[in-house]
Amino acid sequence: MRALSLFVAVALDVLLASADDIKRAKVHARDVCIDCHTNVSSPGGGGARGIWWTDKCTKLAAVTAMPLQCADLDVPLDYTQPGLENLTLTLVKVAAVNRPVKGSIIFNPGGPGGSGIQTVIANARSWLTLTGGHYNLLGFDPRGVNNTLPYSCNMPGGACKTLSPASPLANASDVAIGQRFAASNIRSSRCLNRTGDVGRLLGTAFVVRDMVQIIDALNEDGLLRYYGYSWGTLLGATFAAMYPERVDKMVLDGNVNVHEYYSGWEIQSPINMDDTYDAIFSGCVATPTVCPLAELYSTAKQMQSVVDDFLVALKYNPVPYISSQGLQTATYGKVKTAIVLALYSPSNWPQLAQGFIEMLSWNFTGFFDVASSWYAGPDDGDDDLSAAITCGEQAFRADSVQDLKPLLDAITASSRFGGLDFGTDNAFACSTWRQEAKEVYSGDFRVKTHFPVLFIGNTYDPVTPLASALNTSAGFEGSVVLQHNGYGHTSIAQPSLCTAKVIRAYFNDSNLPPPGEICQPELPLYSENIGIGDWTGLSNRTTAGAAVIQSNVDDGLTLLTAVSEIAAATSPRYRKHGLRLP
Ligand SMILES: *[C@@H]1O[C@H](CO)[C@@H](O)[C@H](O)[C@H]1NC(C)=O
Ligand SMILES: *[C@@H]1O[C@H](CO)[C@@H](O)[C@H](O)[C@H]1NC(C)=O
Ligand SMILES: *[C@@H]1O[C@H](CO)[C@@H](O)[C@H](O)[C@H]1NC(C)=O
Ligand SMILES: *[C@@H]1O[C@H](CO)[C@@H](O)[C@H](O)[C@H]1NC(C)=O
Ligand SMILES: *[C@@H]1O[C@H](CO)[C@@H](O)[C@H](O)[C@H]1NC(C)=O
Ligand SMILES: *[C@@H]1O[C@H](CO)[C@@H](O)[C@H](O)[C@H]1NC(C)=O
Ligand SMILES: *[C@@H]1O[C@H](CO)[C@@H](O)[C@H](O)[C@H]1NC(C)=O
Ligand SMILES: *[C@@H]1O[C@H](CO)[C@@H](O)[C@H](O)[C@H]1NC(C)=O
Ligand SMILES: CC(=O)N[C@H]1CO[C@H](CO)[C@@H](O)[C@@H]1O
Repeated sequence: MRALSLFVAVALDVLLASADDIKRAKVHARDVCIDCHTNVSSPGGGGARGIWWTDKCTKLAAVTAMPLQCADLDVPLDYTQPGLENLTLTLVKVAAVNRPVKGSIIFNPGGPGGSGIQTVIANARSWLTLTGGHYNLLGFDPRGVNNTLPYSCNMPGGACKTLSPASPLANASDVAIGQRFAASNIRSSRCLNRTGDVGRLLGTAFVVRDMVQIIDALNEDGLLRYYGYSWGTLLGATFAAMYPERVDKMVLDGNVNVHEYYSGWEIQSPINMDDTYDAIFSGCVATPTVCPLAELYSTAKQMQSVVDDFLVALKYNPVPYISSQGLQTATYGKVKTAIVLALYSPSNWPQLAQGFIEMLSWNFTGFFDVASSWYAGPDDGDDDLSAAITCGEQAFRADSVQDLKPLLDAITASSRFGGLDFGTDNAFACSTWRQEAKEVYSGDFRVKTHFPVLFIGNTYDPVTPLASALNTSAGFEGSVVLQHNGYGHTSIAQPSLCTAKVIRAYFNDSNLPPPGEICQPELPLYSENIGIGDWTGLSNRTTAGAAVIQSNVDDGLTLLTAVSEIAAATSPRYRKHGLRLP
């Protein structure tokens, strides 16, 4: 077996790109912001560079309630050869609405692969509310994302997709692990062929250096203010480790274990996935009025084992069903993926429970109908990009399935429900990756930042557990972990007025919560209208917020509405560690 895998690896390496292929594939940033250098309305300040903002951001096709400005900023394409060639970063800005202006906050939604530009456009009003309105909001697309050095391993028209064998969930069958390893190996080779050196320029350390260029050009105080979700916590923590003296305010919400990430031995991520999955059933049984599935089963355990057994049965008996796209097959992989994506946001659970009723009567038209509000079906979209960013800087490699097996086993032990099937994506993608980032941060994440970092961790987050927030925080002197006592991915999944107020007090008033602070979400699982973004009339039913809301109704409702609007604008089509926009 081992010899066979090695043969595959060697044979593929023979097909490496010629210099010409690489040159062709090397893509330069498109000049999105065409008018940027023509309107010198606010040339950043008195420093060497400055940023020339314009309000003519037509090519961004932005639909936003707030006035948007944009600008182009040239940064070195390759920081190991800074004089050679530039990369153009497009920045967007929504100006602070209150005076005095206290600086700019850069946002990152995670992924990796999420667009900072789209995030700011989609959530401008809400973030102005949540951060106090005294900060400008700033977004840019990290390398590889959208307009910044676009990265794709597919041939135009998707011609090469047929080269990839089907890549089932790892426990879909007893041959799936080998198939996934082979598929990842081929993908890695194709990515090298198609993108060549570009794949080595996407790493987080370079993005950190891009952020330094941005804050220098802003001509504020040279300090970073930042809000990162999910993978965005890895970006923020890496910045803080590389430039601790440059950190002003930094919120890291839904944390990746940074040590595990860079080692490639990522086993902590799904440790709370089983608890989250269990809560689908216990929450249902506790709330039969909203969850009719509770009428069919008397205990949560019974309900869960019926669903678990059904998934196993589906492995061996895939079911045809009719959808709006025609005849489809309901497979173990598709159904389980829809369930796991629902874990990211408890607001989907009442519908998911309805979907279970359809599923248990073998009506997959019904199941996928219900699930369509958070699961759009399999898509191979920008998985290549996510792999390119992550794998280029993860150390772990394996020459064969046998070499990979110990890592797979360790991840499997972290979550019964989703460890092997969902926690292993990076393990498969990265074990044979061929494009190493030109710079990888290799320090120890033990620093004292200029201003302490605020970490936020949910008690039950299926992919970025509280333990990971505590882990990074332990190395950042003076930092505080706020425990958001809710379910789902990042603190927006179950809005809490308490959490919102902590975030605003941190940015607006430089206040950190006391260590050990725990914030409760406003509404319990399976609340009617959970996450609808209209809190009027709900105020008296909320848990922690009731008293506060009654003392200042408008302020409480405005904050909660802002959080739910961010959640609503964030597509449930999440990838590994990211919040996705529609
Ligand atoms: C330049 O930008 C300012 C503010 O964004 C705007 O008021 C002004 O009309 C713009 N000027 C031109 C020539 O576009
Ligand atoms: C990329 O940018 C374009 C316009 O600039 C926008 O329409 C599109 O939604 C963006 N895509 C992503 C994935 O952010
Ligand atoms: C890169 O951009 C900087 C800043 O705008 C500029 O000074 C430099 O000449 C550019 N370098 C190249 C190679 O274009
Ligand atoms: C994998 O699937 C088998 C058979 O369906 C099941 O018995 C086993 O518990 C599963 N293992 C994991 C880790 O999911
Ligand atoms: C299956 O679900 C669909 C969509 O909810 C519904 O229209 C259909 O009547 C159901 N089929 C059966 C046989 O119950
Ligand atoms: C953080 O996680 C890493 C990787 O698992 C581990 O080696 C380290 O001991 C942890 N640190 C703390 C303070 O828990
Ligand atoms: C934010 O800070 C300013 C002072 O810089 C203060 O006047 C304002 O009341 C604060 N806003 C909130 C919502 O606390
Ligand atoms: C909340 O309760 C108070 C009294 O307890 C009542 O006056 C108020 O109208 C209620 N508000 C809503 C929105 O139901
Ligand atoms: C060396 C090699 O096989 N290169 C391939 C890379 O991909 C291009 C694009 O299709 C092929 O034409 C090359 O043969």
